[in-house]
Amino acid sequence: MSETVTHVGSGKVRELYALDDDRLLLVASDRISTFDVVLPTEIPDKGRVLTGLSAFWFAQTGSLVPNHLLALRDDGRSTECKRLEMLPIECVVRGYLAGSGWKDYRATGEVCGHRLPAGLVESQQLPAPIFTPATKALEGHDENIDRAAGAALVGESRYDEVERLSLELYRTVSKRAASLGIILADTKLEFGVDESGQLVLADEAFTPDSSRFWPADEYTPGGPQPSFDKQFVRDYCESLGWDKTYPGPELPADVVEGTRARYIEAFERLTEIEFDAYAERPEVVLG
Ligand code: Q0Z
Repeated sequence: MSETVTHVGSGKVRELYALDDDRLLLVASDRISTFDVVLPTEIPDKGRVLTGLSAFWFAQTGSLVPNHLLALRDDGRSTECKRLEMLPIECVVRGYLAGSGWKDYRATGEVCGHRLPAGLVESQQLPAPIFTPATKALEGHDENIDRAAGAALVGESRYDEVERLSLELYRTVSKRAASLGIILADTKLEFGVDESGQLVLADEAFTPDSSRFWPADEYTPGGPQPSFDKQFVRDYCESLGWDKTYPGPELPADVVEGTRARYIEAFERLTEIEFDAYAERPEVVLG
């Protein structure tokens, strides 16, 4: 009766297992990373919050593009997924100028070959969202690439298709988030191809680990914005003068509790579902 589950991969805060030839199990842990280092202290329920949010968005966007979600497990942190042939690019959409987008713009006036107006400031909203793909680095940071480099990796027509779908997904989700007082500054999506050659949205989607969420009521362009979820952790780490190399510091109880509350607040605001209801019956996010 019991299945043999094979571990096939580890992310910084997630694990991937093979259930059979066609299905994977994606498990989100309660680990948290900051400044690219996984901390020794966990945030209780973080894995369930991210899994629930991702499943919610898969359900909300299922009419725009098929996705890999097959089932949400009762633990609320694991999803059974359709096994796909993943595309070798990260599909990033930016509506605001932050992170590597801001860095590239400041150096060249462009992001991934998109020439932008002069005089933009850090965190400013762009005239329109842009598709800014990146390579998948096995170690270190993903590298931003332009249309020609992206098309060389996936083909012209596939590139056009993921660009159109990524922008459509960003517009849909950022509109809902904005109506709930949350700015979706940017997001990273991953697509795969199924056995019929169809594009399928995979991995995690529109979680705080794959997106920059900013509280709209604190938005002040002209500098970096506070993170919706990780700001207490960042502030605490900065206060220690930690050099941001492994190992990271243990977090005190108040930072853990404040951060947990922010993850749950993000879940509840974006889904309009109580986290306790999700914990009781994860399928509530599927609508
Ligand atoms: C996702 C990753 C994680 C380590 C592979 N549906 C899919 N089909 C095939 N491959 C993947 C997926 Cl989601 C796939 N990753 C990212 C996730 C741990 C790496 F939890 N790698």
